[in-house]
Amino acid sequence: NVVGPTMPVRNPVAQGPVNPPAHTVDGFVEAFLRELNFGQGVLLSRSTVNDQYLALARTVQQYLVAGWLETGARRRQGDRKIIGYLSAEYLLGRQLDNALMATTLGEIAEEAMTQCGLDLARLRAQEIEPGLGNGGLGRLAACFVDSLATLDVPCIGYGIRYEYGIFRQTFVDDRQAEVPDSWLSLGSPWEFPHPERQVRVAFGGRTETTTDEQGRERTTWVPAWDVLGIPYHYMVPGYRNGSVNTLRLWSAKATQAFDLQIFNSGDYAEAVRSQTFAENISKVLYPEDSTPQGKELRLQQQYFFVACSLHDFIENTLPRDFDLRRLPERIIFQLNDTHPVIGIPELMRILVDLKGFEWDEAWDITRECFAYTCHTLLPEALEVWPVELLGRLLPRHLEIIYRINDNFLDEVREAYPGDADRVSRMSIIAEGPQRAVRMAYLATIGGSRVNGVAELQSQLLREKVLPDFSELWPDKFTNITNGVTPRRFLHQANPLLSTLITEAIGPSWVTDLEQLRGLEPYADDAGFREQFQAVKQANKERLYRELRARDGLELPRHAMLDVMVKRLHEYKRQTLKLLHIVSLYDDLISGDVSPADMVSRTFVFGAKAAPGYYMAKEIIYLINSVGRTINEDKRIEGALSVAFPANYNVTLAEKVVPAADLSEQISLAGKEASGTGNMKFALNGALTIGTDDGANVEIRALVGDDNFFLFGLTEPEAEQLRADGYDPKTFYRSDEKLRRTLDLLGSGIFTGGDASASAPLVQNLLHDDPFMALADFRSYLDAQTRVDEAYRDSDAWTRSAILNVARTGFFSSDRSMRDYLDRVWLA
Ligand code: B1H
Repeated sequence: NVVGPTMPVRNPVAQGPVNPPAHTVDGFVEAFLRELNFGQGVLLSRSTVNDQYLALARTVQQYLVAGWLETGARRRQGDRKIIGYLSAEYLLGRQLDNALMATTLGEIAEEAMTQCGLDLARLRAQEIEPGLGNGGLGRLAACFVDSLATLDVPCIGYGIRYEYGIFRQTFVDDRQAEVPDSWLSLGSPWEFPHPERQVRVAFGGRTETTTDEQGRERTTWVPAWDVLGIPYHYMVPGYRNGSVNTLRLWSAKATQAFDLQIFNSGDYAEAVRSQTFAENISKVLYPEDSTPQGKELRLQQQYFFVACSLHDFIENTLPRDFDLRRLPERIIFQLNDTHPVIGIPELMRILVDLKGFEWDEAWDITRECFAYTCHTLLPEALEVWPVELLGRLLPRHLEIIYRINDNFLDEVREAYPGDADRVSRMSIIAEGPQRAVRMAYLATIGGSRVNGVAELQSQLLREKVLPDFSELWPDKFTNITNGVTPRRFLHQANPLLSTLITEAIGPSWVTDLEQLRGLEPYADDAGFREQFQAVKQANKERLYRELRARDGLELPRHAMLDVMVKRLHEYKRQTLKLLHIVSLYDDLISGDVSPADMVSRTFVFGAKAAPGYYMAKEIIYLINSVGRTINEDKRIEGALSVAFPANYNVTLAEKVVPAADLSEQISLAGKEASGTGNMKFALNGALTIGTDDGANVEIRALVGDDNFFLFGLTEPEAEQLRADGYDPKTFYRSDEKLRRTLDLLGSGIFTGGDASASAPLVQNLLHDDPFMALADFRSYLDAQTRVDEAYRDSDAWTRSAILNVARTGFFSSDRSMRDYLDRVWLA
């Protein structure tokens, strides 16, 4: 029934949204066919798989929209504080499965598609995941918004709708080649564009200071150019609680399509030049994980999405005439690393220049409205912007930053009289050949709280990265250990284990993950262990089917599955894993160990390298080369196999994580801020081999030393070794096995006889080895030997695996969100 012109207009707020289709197979089929016919404009008999997928997506949404509209209305009526999560990245993963789970429509949709003669699995596979993030940081943002919706906490996730997300990785002659990720090309059914809610964002130009009637100085910004931000809304459903939050991603659009005068004069290319320029802002995600490059376009992206988001909240989300002195009661903007930190001077500009606030009052408000999460310990990852660049792009913001800095340094001088050294150490502006704005300092000064993402990193953050600040404001610093959503990474990704758990302890663990503790007694139950093992085996076979179809890989069914999936970075030490594999291969081909005596292993790697990261790409090349050689060598009778499926992403993670036996978390201690893959694997019953780094420390404390394979230097030991003048050669000389392994890797047998092809990595390890792989080699090998011994006793191994599941409920992102609420947002 359609509302026609003759019918009375209904008040949608009073009436509430229209009802979703009936929660039945018939209701679903009816809605699906409507979407196919009226939405896609095709008959079922003529429709393509893509038509069917798009119609299916829109159908499932119909069930969610009522909750979304209701949640929005409820939020607008109430006066609860809203979390404005500001993140340049959201690594969302596929939406359809998540929506089916949230709506409990899985079985209904399956049956409905069957009735239409379609295969649900095939339609699900049609979805291209929105890869709007690099790795852990972006995936964390996605887990957090999931948890906030599940906790029914008001949250708007703000970010960028990149037209091209993280590149698609392919291998050409064993080397990484990047292909653009045109994730929007087949349609994007999960988004709701709102061009009428466009926001204008300015750049460049100069500032002007005038004196008003009361004799006060007023500065205004006279920008040189601007762009429009168009919001695209995504639903973020809570888990079966009817609550649906919003993710608002901004897309850049030119203020003018083209210059008609130039167009008429016949220079068509010139006429559209400025359009292309403006729309480049949201064109592509920068593919550097943890090492920002300081590019102008990136600063444009950051200011673009932050300016849109602050404007959207203040002008369109708050009630009209809201008293901005009370802003901190209604919003806290959480800064996901330094990428959105330009929001601090932007809010100052809004309050002082546009709303007429006095500086001090504006500053008090601003500081209460922001909090900062630091995700790193690597010095090269701390964002700085050249003063020249920032001043050219955002002249008013630079002035504001200078004034913030002046006031702050006065405070430092007062607290530490005569300590000029400290003043220059703490200045937001780093002096040097190129003066630069230290964004982490600005965030620390301009926010109410600073948090790290795991205990160890938070401690090192206080002691090593921001020591002067934590001395000045000890109470500003806190830790909030990361978490992952149990919905996507256990319930949805591992349906068999999920069912087994629910049969044992009931279903409420999905939203209360500490209940997994109830599984502990089952670790000693032989029947349960058998079922648990069967689930693991089925998950392996599911993965191998997928890798066969996706990558043409053939993998043995029964071998320990040893997995290292994460971005390729030297500090994460994929090389150490590679050295282990080469050392086992050496054991076999030298005859030291016979294939029958070796614990068979299948190694799975997944890793993208930043396109400009030379050494990371060399490592990828060697993993592929070693893998090919080992896989083709008949002498070793399949005792070892190596799989490196290209383009590891969230979709593949959902198959890999549930299948793993062994989780490799082997970064040099003191380098990995937290890790979140480590949590996903433990929750799915993989045992971890890991260093004392990031959240590994907390995983080990929870699961117990007997259920975790620890190795390697501790952070203080690594620091000491570095201070003493680390020389990798001494390890090479004194450890025969290491020498043989490195020599074999460098011999050319893996690279078609060409030893020079492996030289960049091998020479780097021998002469520099910045992340001390050689120093940890012996300890790693010994730990891997303990892994082999443990794996031979499959009952004991399974017991440990069950205990890993039972004891890692702490790593739910629901818990992380509660911690943020307690320690940051509502503190
Ligand atoms: C993490 C980043 C990151 N830390 C810069 N820092 C980027 C930095 O585009 N950039 O320029 C992109 C990403 N990502 C990761 O955050 C840490 O390395 C992990 O240890 C941590 O688990 C994750 C979530 O906190």
